[in-house]
Amino acid sequence: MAGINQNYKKLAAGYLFPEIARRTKEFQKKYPDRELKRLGIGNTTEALTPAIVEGLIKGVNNLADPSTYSGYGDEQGNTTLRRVLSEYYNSKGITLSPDDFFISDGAKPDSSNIQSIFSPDSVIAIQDPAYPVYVDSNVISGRTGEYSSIIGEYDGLIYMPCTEENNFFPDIPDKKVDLIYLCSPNNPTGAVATHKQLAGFVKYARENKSVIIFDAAYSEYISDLSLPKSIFEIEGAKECALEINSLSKFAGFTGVRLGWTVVPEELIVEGTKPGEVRDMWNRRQCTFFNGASNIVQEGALAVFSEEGLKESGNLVNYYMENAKIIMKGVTSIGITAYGGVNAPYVWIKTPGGISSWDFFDKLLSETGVIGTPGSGFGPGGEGYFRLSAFGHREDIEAAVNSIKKDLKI
Ligand code: PL4
Repeated sequence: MAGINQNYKKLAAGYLFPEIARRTKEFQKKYPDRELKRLGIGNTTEALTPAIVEGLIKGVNNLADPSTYSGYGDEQGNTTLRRVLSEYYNSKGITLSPDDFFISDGAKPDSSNIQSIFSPDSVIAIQDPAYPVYVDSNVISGRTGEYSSIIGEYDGLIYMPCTEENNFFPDIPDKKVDLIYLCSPNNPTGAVATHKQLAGFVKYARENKSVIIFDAAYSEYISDLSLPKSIFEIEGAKECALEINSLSKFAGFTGVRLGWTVVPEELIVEGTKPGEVRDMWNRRQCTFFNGASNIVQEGALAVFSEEGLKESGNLVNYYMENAKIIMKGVTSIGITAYGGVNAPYVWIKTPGGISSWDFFDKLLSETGVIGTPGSGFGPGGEGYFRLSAFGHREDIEAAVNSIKKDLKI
């Protein structure tokens, strides 16, 4: 008789974002006339820019012409796009081969799938709070024990607290762990790791033969040139880290879907030679994935053209101006806020120390603003709340005005 994967039963709650959507729908049903301002899910709102649209159209036209039509592509991605990505990294002083790049349909699938190439008994360390995919995908894979609703943690998982005291970047684990998830710029706190902080983790990983899974989905939001955009800016990282990124937040591809994972040839784990881990990810992708859309990959090539990079940079600046408006607005009424400078998320301390979900309900009922409760990102997020800078300017301004005018603190 077939059975289900019992690990699903361990999952503490519904996935965070659908839960926000459910509560919002409930509110809308109750108060159909209330206008809502959405600063919850980190979802892009601005139109694709002209150079990128042109690239996508080129992709469609290629398929419309028998002489340029293509069917299945390489599972690893378009050869030209892999080369262009390696050149983009090279232009920032990071030497990587096109063979180290694996094109995918986004950072979320890669960040949940990547753990499948590592030993099932790997000990996992995650930042707390963190993007929920890292924890949930490891729960489903059976790398944790049961969830304790009292402490809000899964047994067997190593939580690395990110607090005000450590500027929301964790200390190095005080015990041996195998896989370490790091995200910088961080979702949800908006904190960005320094070279020194990342170098500490790289040193730890090399000494303990651990692997760092580095999620750089917001790297293009870093404007401070002293901060690293890639883990591979750190010496020695290629031996102990892989990196995941996407065009979702850089070029508005949240619905278009295009990401990549860099698995350097140099990456080794216990009992492997250089190239073996990369080969294994290649094997995984060839078995489970049939390649990113050829139309979308043409659009991605356009992102890395001179015009595409300029336009995407402007898009990032637009969202970062939103972040500035949110920061200024919430701090002007005495709310303590972090992030929002090199990241599109503002991480606020709930006024009066109320719980994250209570603040979600309060903010929604008093101002019509939807945000994301910090506790949805892990126990360390309790007492915090995330506001997303993705949105049309007028909606961001309306939300900030409502918070300033109507929020009772
Ligand atoms: C809502 C750290 C957003 N349904 O679009 P992708 O797959 O290339 O990237 C997803 C992703 C990867 N890594 C990090 C991220 O923050 C995200 C996107 N997160 C958010 O509001 O936290 C969108 C969430 C979406 C989801 O579940 O990912």
